[in-house]
Amino acid sequence: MQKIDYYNIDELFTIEEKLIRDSVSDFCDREIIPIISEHYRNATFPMGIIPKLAELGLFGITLPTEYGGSGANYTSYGLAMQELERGDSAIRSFVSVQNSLVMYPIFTYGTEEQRKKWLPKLAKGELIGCFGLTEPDYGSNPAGMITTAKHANGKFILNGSKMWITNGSIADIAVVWAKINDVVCGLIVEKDMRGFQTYEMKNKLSLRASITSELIFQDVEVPEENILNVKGLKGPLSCLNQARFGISWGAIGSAIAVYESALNYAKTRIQFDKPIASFQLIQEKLVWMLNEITKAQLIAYRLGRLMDEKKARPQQVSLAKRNNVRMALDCARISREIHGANGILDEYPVMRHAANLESVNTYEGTYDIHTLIIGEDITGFSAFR
Ligand code: TGC
Ligand code: FAD
Repeated sequence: MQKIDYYNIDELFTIEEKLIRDSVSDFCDREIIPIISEHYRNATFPMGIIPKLAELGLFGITLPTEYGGSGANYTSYGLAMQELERGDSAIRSFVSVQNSLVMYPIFTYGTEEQRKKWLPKLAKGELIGCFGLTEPDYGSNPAGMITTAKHANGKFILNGSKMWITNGSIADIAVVWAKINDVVCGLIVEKDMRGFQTYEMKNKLSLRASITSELIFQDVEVPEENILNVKGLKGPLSCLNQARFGISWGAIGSAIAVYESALNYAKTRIQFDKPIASFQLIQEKLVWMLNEITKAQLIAYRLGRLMDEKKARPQQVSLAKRNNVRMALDCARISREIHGANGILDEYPVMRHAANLESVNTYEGTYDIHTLIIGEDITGFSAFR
């Protein structure tokens, strides 16, 4: 069942979509929620769930079965992301990266050899991938990247660094974006290649159950057969469309988690001899959350159908990511308020989601960058140049 369904959205999904959603939802309740607080406290990723995620068919959800994918549609992908992020953004992040930022570019821009070599193992969770676009000095503006690869003796010599890379130090392969003759290109870098090092970034106060790393490349020799067949920034940005789509659904999952927690708490917490849910101000907060979650669900649903019909424009994806993540962040803050002091304890999921959503609001294009992408679309003027 759709957890929060004020507008009978459940009726709009096909039987297959509902089956995928419900199996991921059960998985979240059984395998993620009971263990996630401890991983969050210890800043560890629950590695044990990787084979289980693979078994559920969550790596390569939209990719053809011949490469190990599940051959499902984008709406199913979105519903799966929603249910994973209801558990924790770290788990959705892991699955987003594997699907949208590693398997998607290899499927879309890879040779048949590359597809056969990497995709089935990534689908089984035998290999983990990461995506290196952001650099220490180039976040919102990846066009400025200074990581380069130079062609020499049938190889590309890669130099530079990437920062804030999800799964970086647990990844077997990295899809790395670097300039070759001043043009952005994609390379598959393998973890054992000489000169490639990763460092886990410690002391994060957000997404603590996700591994985030720095990647360093010092004269790494990448063979020609590891180059992806795409040139220009549209290569990485097309992958981001996929991931941003998943995030726009995932954020709804976080919002549902904090809303449900607030509603339950408000019904049982007694102050002034009454449940706090009976006070008008608390009701207004709960209604605001429900209202915003419902709007976000309708945006995500329509975007899913547009993606399935191959009609979605990147700017429409931006609107969904921008709206739904900010909505979830606002819900988390309001939910924390309703929980009073208890809201700061990790016995409740609220602060964990609130802290996670700060990262989700920033990565895959900040709230403001998406504002400017949509601003350019409707005015015709770019604020970037
Ligand atoms: P601009 O001149 O607009 O475009 C350059 C070329 O790219 C094309 N393009 C797109 N193609 C596909 N999808 C999109 N969304 C596209 N946006 C633009 C464009 O048509 C053009 O193609 P061509 O053929 O003419 O060359 O590029 P710009 O340099 O002005 O930048 C635009 C801007 C600022 C919107 C872009 O750089 C941007 O989106 N910046 C945000 C960076 C970002 O989102 N980084 C995310 C890093 S990965 C990450 O955060 C993973 S978190 C994972 C997790 O844990 O879940
Ligand atoms: P900056 O670009 O320095 O922006 C700082 C502020 O300035 C922001 O508020 C921004 O909105 C604003 N700003 C910037 N330009 C403009 C403008 N033109 N107009 C108005 N305001 C502007 N990257 C990867 O490549 N792979 C990953 O796997 C990955 N995982 C991540 C995981 C985590 C936990 C985090 C936090 C980040 C991750 N990132 C990853 C990086 C992420 O994509 C970047 O942090 C993001 O794109 C923003 O870049 P920045 O942090 O350098 O901020």
